[in-house]
Amino acid sequence: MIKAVYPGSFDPVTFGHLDIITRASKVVDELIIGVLINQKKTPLFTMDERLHLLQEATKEFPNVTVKAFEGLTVEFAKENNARLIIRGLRAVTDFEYEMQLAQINHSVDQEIDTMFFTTSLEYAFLSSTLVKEFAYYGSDTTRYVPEVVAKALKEKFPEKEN
Ligand code: COD
Repeated sequence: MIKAVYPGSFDPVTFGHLDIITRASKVVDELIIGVLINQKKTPLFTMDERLHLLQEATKEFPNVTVKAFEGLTVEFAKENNARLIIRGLRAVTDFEYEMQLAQINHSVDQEIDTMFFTTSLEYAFLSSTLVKEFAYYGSDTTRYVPEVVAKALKEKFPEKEN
């Protein structure tokens, strides 16, 4: 039985994340999405909101679950008896940071490996940060995020009256 964790901020989940979730869920038996509780960052969406949006966006996948975690990703993987960490690679700019993360995680626990999925071309430019910026300026985000997320973004950034 292959168990994997897919850690991230997911603030909020985008079609880029969902592409990775879809593909990873086909190669592992169980995929646990880990949403990091990061005291150093102030996210747009609260932890409960991020968990809810991810649960809604992944409800069609029977082998995917969503959990919050605090601390190191390797510890989260170990607690869940997962030997694989899933990450997505968008561009070369992601590569250096991702390689360092994978290496440090492997050095902490040699039983744990990172598996990378390269982004599908149509999502190569997509990030939660850009989506939030679009939403802030009142643009439609339904091309980039599931309907439930687009609606939540609209509630965060109600259109300003002229
Ligand atoms: N296409 C493909 N992949 C994508 C796309 C896209 N359009 N958008 C995002 N992704 C991938 C990212 O590359 C990443 O792999 C994953 O989806 C999640 O992305 P984000 O942006 O939501 O989350 P990150 O990258 O900010 O998450 C970072 C972690 C929380 C995983 C990291 O900080 C971490 O592991 N923190 C815990 C502490 C730790 O263990 N540190 C390392 C040892 S010191």
